[in-house]
Amino acid sequence: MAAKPPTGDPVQDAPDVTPPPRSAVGLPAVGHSLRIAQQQMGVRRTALTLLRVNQKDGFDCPGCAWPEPEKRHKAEFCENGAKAVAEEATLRRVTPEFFAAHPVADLATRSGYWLGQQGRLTHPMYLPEGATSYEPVSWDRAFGIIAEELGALSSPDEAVFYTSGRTSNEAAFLYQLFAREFGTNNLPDCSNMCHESSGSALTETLGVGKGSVLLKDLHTADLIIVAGQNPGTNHPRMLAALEEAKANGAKVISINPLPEAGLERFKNPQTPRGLTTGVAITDLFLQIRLGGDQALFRLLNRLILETEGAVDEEFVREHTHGFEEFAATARDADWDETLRATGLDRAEIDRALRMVLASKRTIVCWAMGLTQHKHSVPTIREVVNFLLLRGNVGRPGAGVCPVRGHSNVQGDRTMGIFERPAPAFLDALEREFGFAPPREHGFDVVRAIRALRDGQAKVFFAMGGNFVAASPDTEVTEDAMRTARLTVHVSTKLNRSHVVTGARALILPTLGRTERDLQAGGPQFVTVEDSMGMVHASRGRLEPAGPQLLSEPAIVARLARRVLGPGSRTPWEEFGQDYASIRDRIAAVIPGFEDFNARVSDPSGFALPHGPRDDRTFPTTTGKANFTAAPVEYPELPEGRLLLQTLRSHDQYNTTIYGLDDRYRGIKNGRRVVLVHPEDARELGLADGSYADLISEWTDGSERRADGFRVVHYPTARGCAAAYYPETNVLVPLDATADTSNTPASKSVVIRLERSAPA
Ligand SMILES: Nc1nc2c(c(=O)[nH]1)N[C@H]1C(S)=C(S)[C@@H](COP(=O)(O)OP(=O)(O)OC[C@H]3O[C@@H](n4cnc5c(=O)[nH]c(N)nc54)[C@H](O)[C@@H]3O)O[C@H]1N2
Ligand SMILES: Nc1nc2c(c(=O)[nH]1)N[C@H]1C(S)=C(S)[C@@H](COP(=O)(O)OP(=O)(O)OC[C@H]3O[C@@H](n4cnc5c(=O)[nH]c(N)nc54)[C@H](O)[C@@H]3O)O[C@H]1N2
Ligand SMILES: [Mo]
Repeated sequence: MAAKPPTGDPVQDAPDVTPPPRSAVGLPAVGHSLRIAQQQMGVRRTALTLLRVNQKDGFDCPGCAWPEPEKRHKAEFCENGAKAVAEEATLRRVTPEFFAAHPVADLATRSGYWLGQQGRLTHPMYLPEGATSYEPVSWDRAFGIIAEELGALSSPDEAVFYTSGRTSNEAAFLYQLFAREFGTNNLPDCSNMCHESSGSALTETLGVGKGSVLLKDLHTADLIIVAGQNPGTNHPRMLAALEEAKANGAKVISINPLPEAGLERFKNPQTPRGLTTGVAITDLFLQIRLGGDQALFRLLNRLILETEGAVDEEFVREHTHGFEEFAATARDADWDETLRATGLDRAEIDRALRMVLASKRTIVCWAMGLTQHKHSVPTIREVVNFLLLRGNVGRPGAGVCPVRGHSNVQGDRTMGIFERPAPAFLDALEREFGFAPPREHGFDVVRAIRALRDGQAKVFFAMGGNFVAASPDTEVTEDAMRTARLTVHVSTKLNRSHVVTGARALILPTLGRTERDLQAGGPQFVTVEDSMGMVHASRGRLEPAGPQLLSEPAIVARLARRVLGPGSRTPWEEFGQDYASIRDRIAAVIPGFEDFNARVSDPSGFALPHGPRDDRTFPTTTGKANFTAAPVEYPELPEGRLLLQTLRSHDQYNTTIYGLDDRYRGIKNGRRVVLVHPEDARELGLADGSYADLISEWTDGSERRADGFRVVHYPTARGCAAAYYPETNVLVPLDATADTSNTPASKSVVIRLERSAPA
């Protein structure tokens, strides 16, 4: 069977709703994912490609950042990994003929789903000023156009260099080097919209903005708390780790406004038991209100403080700072306020406390449910307080576990993709490459949008991603993008960001993870860092989607030479031809990468050093782990309003839509749904199956709307609603961001619902 043609547009959005299932499977290569894969790439290619995912001699799954176990299964990928691979290894192609047949105005009316379905980009394409269609362009001319526009800027800070999180370490290192040699720290990345709050909170409190646990710690923990995360869909292989932990006696508390199927029961097809009943994952489900987590952890901290012998006093004395001030605030935690903020009852919190006190080794895992609120940074700090109290950092089976999104988002940051680089990093770059990097901080995602809007930025360059669809406040963001002189996207697939452009636009097609990368220096591999700080190689084997594609490192190397000219002493040509030469420089600049080329030849990879985890050294300003004290915050809801979270369905990868089903929530064949508690819906006069417009209300009095959502009565926490991103990004105001981290508050949008008809 060969690949099937994509479905037509408009895509019929007609949701069917059934009660959500009570369990999730990781089922690889059967059923749903196999069907999607075979439609994209046919049967033989599906089998051959999927067997290489996450194997020691294979490629890193372009899905999530969950680590690989030491002992790998033959099918070391999950259902959603298979979809991510199929999306990239598809046999469909977007050629110059396609662009000739579809002017930009036509593409602009298409859904993101349709655009992605068209297949892989094959040629560099150029949209000249005033033109109606993209036309093919040579690589040389494309680089020339970029050099021309960058050269015309009155300051390097008028350029913005965005990165999404699939970019390899090698490409990311070159890209930031190029941006800084050009003269700017304007390096926003998807992390700004994702785990920035985790990075901010952890750097301040522990001194390292990354998780402090390895996979083996999860396997040996007594208690794992999963807060604000939906692993059944977004990190399916994590369920196998939770299963193993449970087999070893661990307990699991999940904290979530939604009962997520994957956290209820896991049927692992790789174990005999998984094929029958599966394993119950959650021992205690705390159905919290959106944004109630800081209050919950604060009260738990008070209760720990009040329990004789519960605090690890030796750890607190030896390794921490700020205990007294923290303890004084924590002792003020109020039961009534906590019950109001969380929507929980006293018995549930008491039960949680008993489990916490019974555990000697506790891990807290979290994702977007904790990071995308106004008070996300103090919330994550409170989680750190909670772990520090009982010495749960820097010992086996315990620690912080922010579960990252994109497969190399953590590595990109390690490589220097950051608008606020540390002085020590810039010093090292300066020493190694002999130029003076800019010291002033650059724009993050939200500031980059403002800068474009206000005419302070004129060239927008994206290494992957789908900036206009992923960013908040869609209309504002799209208008901002249209003011640019030039927008450039290095991409594998067509998306919305290619059709909302500056005066001139370029699409530069690139290799994906699954593809062979042959350069003058021979076959190349790249490296990635997973969510637990393990670095390993990734080698693609498939024939590239077209002979014109260039790798990301090759694109940056050629662009850099063209823009920086012969005056740049950086050996760009060598870097583009032999990635080992890039790794040698990474080894010279970034601590933890000593002997990089030698060590990465170990098929299991190697762990980056992590002071708090390895020997309880905390590279903070105080030299200790910092307790912090802050007022408790939680969202206040006006009468008749709901708090909306914008989240992922089972059939999407961020802005990439694989299909229209959200199997684990019982929703089929549609994405314009809003999940509302039946009681709340009744109070608002909205029957299940009726339609409503979502109107967000912002503190400055402004409103934003998204029309025509099918109301689904759903067992979410009271007062809370849920709908899919990116459709609901129109509702999230640009200025509604988390304090300190500036991450868009996509999980707490105050809305009212108005009865309507299907969109
Ligand atoms: N298949 C697939 N895999 C993916 C992705 C994908 O789109 N598709 N995206 C990748 C990326 S970039 C990321 S960042 C991760 C995202 O992984 P997740 O963070 O799991 O993704 P979301 O769908 O945003 O789900 C947020 C979860 O937090 C809960 N939640 C929301 N608000 C709150 C709150 O206030 N408190 C608590 N306790 N819970 C809350 C929601 O109910 C939901 O279960 O997944 C990565 N993996
Ligand atoms: N409302 C709301 N908004 C959100 C979120 C939310 O929960 N709610 N989540 C936020 C989060 S956590 C994130 S991480 C961002 C995601 O923001 P982005 O990372 O910008 O978006 P993606 O949808 O992951 O990007 C998909 C595109 O990446 C390109 N691509 C795929 N693979 C490759 C590759 O190997 N190389 C290159 N060069 N390009 C490639 C393809 O062209 C594809 O169309 O969205 C954020 N936005
Ligand atoms: Mo993310």
